[in-house]
Amino acid sequence: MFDKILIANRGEIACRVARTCRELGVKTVAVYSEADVDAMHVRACDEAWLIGPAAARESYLNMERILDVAHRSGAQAIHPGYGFLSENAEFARVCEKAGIVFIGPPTSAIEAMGSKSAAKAIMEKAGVPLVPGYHGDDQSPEHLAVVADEIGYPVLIKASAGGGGKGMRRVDSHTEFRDALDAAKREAASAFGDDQVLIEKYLLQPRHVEVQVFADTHGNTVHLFERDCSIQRRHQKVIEEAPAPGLSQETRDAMGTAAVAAAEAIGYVGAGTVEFIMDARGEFFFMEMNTRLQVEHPVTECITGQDLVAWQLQVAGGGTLPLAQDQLRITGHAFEARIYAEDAERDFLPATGTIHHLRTPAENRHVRIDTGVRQGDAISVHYDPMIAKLVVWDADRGTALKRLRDALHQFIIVGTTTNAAFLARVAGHPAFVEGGVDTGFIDTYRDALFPEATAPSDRVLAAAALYELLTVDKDAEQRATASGDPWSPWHLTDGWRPNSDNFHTLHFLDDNTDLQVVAHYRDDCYLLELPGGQQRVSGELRPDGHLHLVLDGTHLDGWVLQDGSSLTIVMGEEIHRLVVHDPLTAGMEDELREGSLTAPMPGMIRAVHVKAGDAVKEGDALLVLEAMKMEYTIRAFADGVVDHVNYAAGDQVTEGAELLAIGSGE
Ligand code: MV4
Repeated sequence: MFDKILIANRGEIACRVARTCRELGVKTVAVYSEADVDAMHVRACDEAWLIGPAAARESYLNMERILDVAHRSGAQAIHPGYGFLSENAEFARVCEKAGIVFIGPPTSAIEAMGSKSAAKAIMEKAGVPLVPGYHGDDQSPEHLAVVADEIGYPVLIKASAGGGGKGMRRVDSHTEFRDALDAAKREAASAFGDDQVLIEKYLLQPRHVEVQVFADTHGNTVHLFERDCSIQRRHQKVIEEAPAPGLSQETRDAMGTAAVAAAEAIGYVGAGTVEFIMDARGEFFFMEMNTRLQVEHPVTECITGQDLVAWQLQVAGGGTLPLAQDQLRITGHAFEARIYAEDAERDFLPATGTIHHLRTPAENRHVRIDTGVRQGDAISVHYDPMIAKLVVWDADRGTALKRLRDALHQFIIVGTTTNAAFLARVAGHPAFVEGGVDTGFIDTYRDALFPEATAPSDRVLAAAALYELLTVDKDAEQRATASGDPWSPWHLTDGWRPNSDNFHTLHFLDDNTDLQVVAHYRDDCYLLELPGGQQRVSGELRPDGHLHLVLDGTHLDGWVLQDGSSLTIVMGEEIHRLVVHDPLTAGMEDELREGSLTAPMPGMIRAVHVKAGDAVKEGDALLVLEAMKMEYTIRAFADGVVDHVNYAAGDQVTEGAELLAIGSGE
């Protein structure tokens, strides 16, 4: 076994590899870019070396720098994770030349799978089933057209050098073929510098089922069963599971045998994945082989009880596979859901932002979370926007799926848009519950998976209202304490509070709808006028955002998390974002961005929370203005530094007076 390895990756996979190394007593060396100075993977390793600027090309893809760090740190091997350099034959070769073990397959195996046509020829010889089609060298359009006619339409033209859905074209009839071929060849030439194509029978809504294989340098090859990865969008997986639902034992055995044959045919060593597509009848065909550890490997770990990173280290160190085929068994069922910073409603557009709040479900023997980010970290444009992988396991598919849904509902991420709610809808869809997965799933059930936005329930509005009422009370208490005269009646409460018949109208913006909640103060609660009627509400708010709510005698727990003027409210399975809107101060947002803040109406300054030179964060309370018997907390709408403050507590101000100015601090 190695004493020390370098992990040439970042994020969750770097943390994942480091975890196993720690368990095995292997020291780890992290590499990081300038954007990742405080990243989790830097802390997860025993030492960390800066390798370059944020752009991956200049850091995580910089072979020379990484090898240099390996030498200087004394690492004996490099784990490439997935992505970046993991399937780069050139990198595997330079590692070998430098006398450093590349934790991955031999260069020859990576290269053998680089061309789809060549890979298919190898697999054909090894007796691995292929989609009917043509992958030969005669690339003349006339010949390819004859081949397509013989296969029967629809056919799929694929770039031989392509992968992951790039350079594919579906053709539905003979007349369309020639134009489609020309276009496919042009695309392939410009994208891959190689215009060779292959033609396949087009399978309608196939399943993506892949088999985990492992081989050592002593001639042993095993498979660790299959994963179903059919739930995809834009050729990217979102939910994976193991074993594949509805597979007969016969099919499972046949796939495992075919995958082992595929690995043996190319002299494979280490962790690999043989991808198949499967038609509705359960017939399966070789697609491609991924010569790395994959994102979704944890579901295989869950159902086999094995640690695949430990297997990789053992094999790379020259050891034999920990188990033989007849010692491997499937126990239970596992799911993985990939939580991405992306906007599912806008065609899964990647999102960026700072994770202001991150609440994850508790980890236990049923729930595992692989992540590389923590609260406060940024999701930037430089790297993959995956936030976390949620992995659940239980004795059977139904119970595991229930755990997946529960855990998805416990995820709270504030600061960037995520696909968590979308994942929960997939996991809750009756067709998914039935195991009816195929690669067309998201399209087929589009209507159910992308529902029209619904108005927040009374519960959510009550939680938002209570949050506002409790934080306003807290603000008042803090002001009283800070004023030096805590007993002054002016500081006791907000103006409206002592009057038991007084009320306060709260405004919440849902998209652009102004939702109003009138709150009447009562001795032991607030009486709220909600869309569905009046309800009495009381409760407690913890500093971490946990809200205990008593609504007409019913006790409920939820979360309210604030990010500037926006509130994220989670009540059970309902999650909603509302913007706290104060009609009287609303106009000030733009002015603040420009630098100065003016009084929206004549009144008296009740408290000033900041002074010149103070750094403020978006949402911080700056000062309190009392006007028309109400108090308005004026908050920063952007981060900055207070430039000057023109008034002190007790001063009268006229409408439009400049209260304070905020600058960028530069
Ligand atoms: C196919 C196919 C139908 N018929 N090949 C997409 C990515 C690449 N690995 C292969 N892909 C496909 N090849 C034939 N002959 C449908 C797809 C396909 C797909 C495959 C797996 C997972 C998701 C997919 C989404 C669309 C199309």
